[in-house]
Amino acid sequence: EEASAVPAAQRGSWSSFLKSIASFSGDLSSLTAPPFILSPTSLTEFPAYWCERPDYFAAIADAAPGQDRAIAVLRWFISTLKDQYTSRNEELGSEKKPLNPVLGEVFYGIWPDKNGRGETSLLVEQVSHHPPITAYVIENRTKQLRLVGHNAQKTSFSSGSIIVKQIGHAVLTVAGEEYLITFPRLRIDGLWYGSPYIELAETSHIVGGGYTCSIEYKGKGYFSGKSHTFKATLTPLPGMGGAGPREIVVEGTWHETSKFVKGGGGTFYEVREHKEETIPLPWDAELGEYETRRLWFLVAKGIREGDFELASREKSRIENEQRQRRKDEAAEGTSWQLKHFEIVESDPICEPCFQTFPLPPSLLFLFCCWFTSPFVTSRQFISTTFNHHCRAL
Ligand code: CLR
Repeated sequence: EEASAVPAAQRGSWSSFLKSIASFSGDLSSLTAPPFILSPTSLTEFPAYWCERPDYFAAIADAAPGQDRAIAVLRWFISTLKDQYTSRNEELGSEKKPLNPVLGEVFYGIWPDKNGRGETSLLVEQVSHHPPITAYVIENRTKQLRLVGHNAQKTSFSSGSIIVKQIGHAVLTVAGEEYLITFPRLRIDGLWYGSPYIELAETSHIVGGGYTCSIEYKGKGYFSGKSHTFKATLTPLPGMGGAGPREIVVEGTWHETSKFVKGGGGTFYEVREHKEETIPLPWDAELGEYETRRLWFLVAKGIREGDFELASREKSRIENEQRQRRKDEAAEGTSWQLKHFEIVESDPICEPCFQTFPLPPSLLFLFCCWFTSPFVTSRQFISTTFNHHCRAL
């Protein structure tokens, strides 16, 4: 029998946490979890994962428009998956429960220029608290690259695992060309033993530049029997095939290695050859009041140092302050003003893109869901003041 990672004193609260997830679906962030599973990182920091391979990001702009660029977009996307979905296991020993950002919480970062790749900058804002929605802009001006996205999660419980449906999407703009990116579904396993980890499931898409790409994810016991497997199929949209081969297929594991199996040859991506560049931002009392690493400074310190009394006292203080702010706003008839984003009900970037591309049935279905969902899916958050604030850093 596998040993449990749950400290003896927290077994009771871990099993009641599991019971409450099982009888519940929606916003997991509101459930109280035992200390051993708490992470000192706020969800506003997660969009940084898109930036940790700045060379691959820049390579998108350097690739020729058409097939080469579609491949570069896919390669960059795949290169971020290991950091997005396995780094907490590597750094903290297991997947953990992140801090739930407050409305208006912001996080900024910069990945410096090196060898002419240009500077990559990141801006994140928590644009909703209930349900939690995080919006971000990533920009490399030298290369004229911009990624604008927002994300939320819908969670449910199924045969011992947490199933996380990612809501939202990102739009990558490169020299005027647009790519629409959707996100995979997550399965969180290992809950029983207190050592949760993520497996990706189902299919995500990248559509743009005359190509459509579907990425299918499988774990242990599916087509290769290996964990973290994917198969990406890149197809030119009708009338936009150009001179390249009709279809490209890439297969492998997203945390290790992958290769072309159709329409090309050799290695597609080798994770070991590249090191992720994590953000060099310190926890600092001189940051703005709503900047993640100032706002959560003491909570994170408490979690990291095992001082859970400090962590929970500070967390309650932040939450009470938020409740008071919402009450005051209600009383004054005002509402919180977002700093960098505004919510637009229909998406001027995506809509024309959906209408002009003849889409395969699976994608049509996906887009229909976006437009009919009562949740946040058909909304796009457009950055209003990104340039200004990033310059100020
Ligand atoms: C956020 C968007 C990133 C990718 C990503 C990775 C890990 C996900 C996270 C997203 C959302 C929140 C998440 C987390 C893993 C665990 C955590 C689903 C999708 C939940 C809320 C915590 C579950 C608690 C157990 C670990 C006990 O691009």
